[in-house]
Amino acid sequence: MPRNLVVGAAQLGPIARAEPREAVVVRMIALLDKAAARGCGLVVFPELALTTFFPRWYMPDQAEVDTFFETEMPNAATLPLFERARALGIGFSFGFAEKLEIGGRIRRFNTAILVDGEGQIVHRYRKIHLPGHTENEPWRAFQHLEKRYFEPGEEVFSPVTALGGEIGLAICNDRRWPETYREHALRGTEMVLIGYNTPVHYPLAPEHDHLQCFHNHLSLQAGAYQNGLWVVGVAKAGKEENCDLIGQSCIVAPTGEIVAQASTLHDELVIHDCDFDRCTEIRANIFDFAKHRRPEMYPLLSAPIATRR
Ligand code: CDV
Repeated sequence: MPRNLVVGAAQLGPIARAEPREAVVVRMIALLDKAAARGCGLVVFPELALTTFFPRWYMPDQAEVDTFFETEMPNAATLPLFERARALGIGFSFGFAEKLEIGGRIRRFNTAILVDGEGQIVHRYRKIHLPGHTENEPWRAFQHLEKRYFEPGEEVFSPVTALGGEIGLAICNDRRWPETYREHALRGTEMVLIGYNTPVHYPLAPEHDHLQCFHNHLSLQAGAYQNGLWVVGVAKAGKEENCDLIGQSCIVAPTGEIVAQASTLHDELVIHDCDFDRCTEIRANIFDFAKHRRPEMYPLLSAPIATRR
């Protein structure tokens, strides 16, 4: 019996700092409607999809930072999205800044959720690889203060059984790390959903600015192929305030081939009919982990600090 899921990668164009969540949700619902008309069962939105990418600004006042966080999900602003998706019977995923109390302590995470066709949140992932820096660095054209505003997630990469397959989540910088995909694959993930906000300009190595798009696809395609899983990479794209963000949202087959790709830097939907069973083409052959993988020969891969000997 075929195990197919028509997936929509729903790229968002820029979100202005002053743009209210309600306006963004209207844009997301428009993409959702388009996806439903094209037969999608799952729509994937980017990282921090409800607001502008606020870590680009140093804000000394925590109260101001907190205006970008959600304290419940769904909430008043996002409920229309949940309701429309449920009415359409479509699953969806998006990222948001999450603030919650755990054990009497306020915690803040860069989070993504997966919602099934009945409107239930069935998976939640908190970003593990937080890039950037902690202190204000005024020499930069813009900041990248994820390490200041978020704590790293504490739960490992893992899939959930939903929408006909084993679906996992990762967020932006995670896609550059081979460990992300391998951990997912070892746990049985068949499709990883990865929203991102990636500036064209990388202040620490501006000589790589022209490689940002290349590195994006290089990472997504290698991760898919080397682990035999589907990858859905979804950008927040275009000129967002003072920052140019790459686009290139795409769906990558387990063979590493890009099977759908956005061609604009605006709100755009690209879709593909994904067969979960295609993971076997790779996992039963060239990357048959049980047969060919040699974990005893890679002891440093999960050691906290790599040493040369
Ligand atoms: N949002 C991100 O995680 N962005 C990072 C950059 C800027 C290093 C990324 O890996 O794309």
